[in-house]
Amino acid sequence: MKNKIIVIGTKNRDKLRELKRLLRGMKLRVKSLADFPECEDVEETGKTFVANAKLKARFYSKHTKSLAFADDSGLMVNAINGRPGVYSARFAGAGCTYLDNNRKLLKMLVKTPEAKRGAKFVCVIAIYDNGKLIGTVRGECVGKIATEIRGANGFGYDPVFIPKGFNKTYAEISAKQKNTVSHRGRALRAAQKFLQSYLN
Ligand code: ITT
Repeated sequence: MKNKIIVIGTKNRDKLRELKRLLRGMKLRVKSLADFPECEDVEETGKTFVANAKLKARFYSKHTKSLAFADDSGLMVNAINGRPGVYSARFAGAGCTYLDNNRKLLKMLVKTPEAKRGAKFVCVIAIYDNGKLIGTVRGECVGKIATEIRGANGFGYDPVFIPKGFNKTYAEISAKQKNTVSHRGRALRAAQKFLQSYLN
């Protein structure tokens, strides 16, 4: 499996940074979509994380004619019926920033007491080889929504999400600490096991 190429199928630079870090040490040649600049965007028309992860990974694997995976992820907040969910990236509208999303979320929860601020992050990774489905894995991290924006690390909803067992947000802990408990860290470790048995 030494020289097999794997393409990380994401157009999100922050997710790419985390995924690259998590893949360190694997005996694979890691490529990203930056190595395929002609590759178009995939429209995320699915209603579930699994559907969108499959759409993206299948498209990128077919395009690159290699092993590829994609992560579809997001935040599910109990007090607002699991929103923003698969719409996490565009919660505050097309072209919104991470800050717009965080502000919108905090505003919606302004009257929600501590005990009812439960939430979880979900990450589904789909793996394809040359357009053929190899498998999907899921990672979750439960926690709660903070009452204010805290911390400067990470990206997205990190400054408002406090993982269970911590009193700090994802944006107040190190990248290494985040990876040990995060939805993406868990999903990627499951994906690595999967890949090891597929490639051996
Ligand atoms: P790709 O589809 O190209 O991978 P994307 O940003 O559109 O990029 P998703 O559709 O999976 O990716 O949306 C994920 C969104 O969920 C992301 O933009 C963040 O707003 C949020 N998110 C996911 N993982 C996160 C994390 O670890 N920390 C903070 N926010 C996260």
